[in-house]
Amino acid sequence: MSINYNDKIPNNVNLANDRKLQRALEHWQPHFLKWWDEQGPKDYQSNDVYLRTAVGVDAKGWASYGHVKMPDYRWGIFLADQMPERKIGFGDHFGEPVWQQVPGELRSQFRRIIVTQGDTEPASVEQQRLLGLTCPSLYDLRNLFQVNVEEGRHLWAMVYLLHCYFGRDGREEAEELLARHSGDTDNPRILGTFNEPISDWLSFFMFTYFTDRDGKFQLKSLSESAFDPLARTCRFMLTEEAHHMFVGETGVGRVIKRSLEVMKETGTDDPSIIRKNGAVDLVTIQKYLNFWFSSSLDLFGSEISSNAASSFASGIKGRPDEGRYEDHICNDATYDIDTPEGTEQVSLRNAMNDVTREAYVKDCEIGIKRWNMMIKRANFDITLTLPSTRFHRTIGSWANVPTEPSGKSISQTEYKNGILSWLPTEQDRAFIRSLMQRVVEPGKMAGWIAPPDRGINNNPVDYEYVRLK
Ligand code: BYC
Ligand code: FE
Ligand code: FE
Repeated sequence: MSINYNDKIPNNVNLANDRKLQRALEHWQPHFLKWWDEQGPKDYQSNDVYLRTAVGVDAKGWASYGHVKMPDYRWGIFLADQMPERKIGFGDHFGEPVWQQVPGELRSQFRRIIVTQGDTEPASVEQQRLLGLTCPSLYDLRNLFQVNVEEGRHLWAMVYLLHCYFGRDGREEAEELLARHSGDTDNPRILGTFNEPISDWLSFFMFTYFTDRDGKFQLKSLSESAFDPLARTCRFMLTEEAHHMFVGETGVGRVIKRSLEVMKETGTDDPSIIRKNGAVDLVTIQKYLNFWFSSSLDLFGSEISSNAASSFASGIKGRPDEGRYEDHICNDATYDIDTPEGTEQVSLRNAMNDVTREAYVKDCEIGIKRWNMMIKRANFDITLTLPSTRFHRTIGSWANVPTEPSGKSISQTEYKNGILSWLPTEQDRAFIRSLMQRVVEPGKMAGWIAPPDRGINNNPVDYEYVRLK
């Protein structure tokens, strides 16, 4: 049987002429589809969904829109265009030509980082599996599925690298990526946040705002890699990531907008009254924000990390936007780390995880400012804030150190009492779940969320984004 690869698997890696890669993918692809069926979006698999598909890497070619059944989605393999004469931008090999193959001595380190990146992609699809059953609108349902198929494609992107550059080990790792499952006690996903349940849409919007943004910063770091195929793969993935964070920022924004409407109508910000009127009070929004932000901070690893130093030194992983810095070697530079024992001065290379985390936190603040502007314009004296990076951590020097959201150290007992007002309680979660009712009439929205300002790809908000027939 001959397969038209360019048709079935859109790509710019010359798949049609690469027999070895074809064989590896032919073996893996049915396993992927089985995984998608069992662990991907529940129901809706036979419905037409208005999705964009990447069919090329140039500005206008890459996004093609149309109705497609998810299992027929054309998961493709794309690398951003090669930059001629690209040189290594950081670390011990600064200024040398980039690598088209993985150097033998870095093989296991590269594999580990590609596997870790690859693991998060299907993990997020698993976490979001049931959300379609309680979608607040067809518009949101479509956005959920868009995010899901693209995370599926990101998995393909990492599997391509494993198949193409890591031989048998790579093929085994590619299978493992479908065998671990989010929240599985025996075989969980690698990183903490990707084992947290996402059982309501407020969590989904927080996740796409905060956790997909970790993706943005990790992908930026990997886009600097000396291993050129990895750098180019990640550079293209970043173009898709923008939409995921858009879904998060506008999603949370619309929940706040609806809350503000109810606050105006009722003339109060009393959480119990806002809830009685079917909207989410801002106190609860702050709690969800605290949870997903602090969990996502853990994804950057320890602030003092020999792994990070060696990744930087050897050219595996740079800083996000490495070009912005003056010193790309960082051999003598030091960096101050905030620890429970006071400020600790460490070598900058050992602090690279914290450098990346700091850039991430700055980026997180932008959306918070926008949300606060909405609240201010509605004449309410409430502000949402990012908690301190010390708060509610399970990785790094602040792991399990009891602090207030402000970062002030407190006793275990104070912490235990405090988290009831800082993090979502079981009652809060139950309330949010009670709001999650499926709304699928084109243009209609659930009562707890405002409609979006505009539809997708110039279509109206009441467009039939998912055909339920
Ligand atoms: N949970 O020196 P350390 C995305 C492990 S999101 C559990 O502190 P290192 C997406 C660490 O692996 C982007 N374990 O950290 C978003 C190591 O284990 P081993 C994902 C953790 O190694 C939404 C040990 O602790 N991409 O794309 O410098 C939807 C000590 O490590 C955690 C990447 O992460 C944790 N939170 O850096 C869909 C990029 N944190 O090796 C997709 C690839 C650390 O001793 N990954 N550990 O067994 C990396 O670059 C690095 O592995 C990390 C950690 C940044 C994660
Ligand atoms: Fe992704
Ligand atoms: Fe994403």
